[in-house]
Amino acid sequence: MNADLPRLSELTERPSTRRKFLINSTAFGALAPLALAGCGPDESGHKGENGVATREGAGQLAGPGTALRNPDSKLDTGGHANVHQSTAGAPKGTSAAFRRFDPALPPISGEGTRRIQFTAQEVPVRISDDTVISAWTFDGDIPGPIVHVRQGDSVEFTLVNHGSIPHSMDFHASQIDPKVAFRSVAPGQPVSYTFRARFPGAFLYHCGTSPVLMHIGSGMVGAVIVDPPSPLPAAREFVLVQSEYYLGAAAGGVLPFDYTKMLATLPDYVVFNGRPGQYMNAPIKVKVGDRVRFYVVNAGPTHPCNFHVVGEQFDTVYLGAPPQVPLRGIQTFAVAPGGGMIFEMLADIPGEFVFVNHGFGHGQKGAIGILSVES
Ligand SMILES: [Cu+2]
Repeated sequence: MNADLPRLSELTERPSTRRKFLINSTAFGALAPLALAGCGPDESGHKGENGVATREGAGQLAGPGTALRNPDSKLDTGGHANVHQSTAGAPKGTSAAFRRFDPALPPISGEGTRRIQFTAQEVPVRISDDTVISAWTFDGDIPGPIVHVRQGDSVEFTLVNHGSIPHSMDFHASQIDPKVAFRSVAPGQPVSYTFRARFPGAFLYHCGTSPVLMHIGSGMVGAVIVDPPSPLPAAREFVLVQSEYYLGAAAGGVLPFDYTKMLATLPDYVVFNGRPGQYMNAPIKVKVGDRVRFYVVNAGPTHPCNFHVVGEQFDTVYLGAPPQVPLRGIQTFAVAPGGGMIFEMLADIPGEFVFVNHGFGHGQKGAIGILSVES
């Protein structure tokens, strides 16, 4: 076995051994200070409004940034001389601050009819202490806001295009004429439509403007969670949206997206909720005895998310609409690009459990985090 590759047996041992592994691992070398800082006994993180640990000034620490980036990415497409890069939303500066994306599923607000308005924005987004990308977004972040509704709800949606090129919205939770509802709108224009969330599950939403690869790949993605009428068992609920970043050479300190590299399908980063390794730095925290439910939505644009928790097993996996026909006793399951699944486990053992895209060529590019189970 290549000494540089992760040895999972070490990940499952006591934290000090796991940290040693992180330090010794070539790929994770720069992550180790973060993992240590985030997990130490004197951790200064506090509980966010959703009960999730947060860390002030995380962006000031040595972030995963380039450590997780594919070191050969510039060779993927024969260099950058002829790349097709995003120019819309050209960077206006690198002052964007790092912000941990709160993975907690927000509560459903209201009953029956949900009115949701997003704006399409082309803005720089800081994904680590040393990396800012020229993103296309819903409401200024990657992923866009988590939408949480109940089966049968009517969703009255409006997108206002504050960008410089056409954009649109494709809700996978809807069943609707896409030529009408998912049509692109010019800068400054709105598009509105109403759909009924007929089926429960974890769904993707994304910009569907051509080329869709470019609009998804540049960050216009998010998750919509549709609860069944009868609630699932009580649990700590988290949403993880996996997506891939294909980046070109920096301009003014900001990295543009690279369409040619998107076509070549060898990403620089693969991330949960927009930032490589952010939950290594600031783990997702639960208590012993909690049922933990991950809504895993894979925005792609191209690669699967082979979701796994090191040292744990999922007692329940919903492939589609819960609660019908769940799978029991699953170690790893692939969420297809454009898909979403629900993974449940009982956190009955204290410790630090790494959740990861077990397609490790992608997991090591940032689709990795820690679930900290505290006694
Ligand atoms: Cu778009």
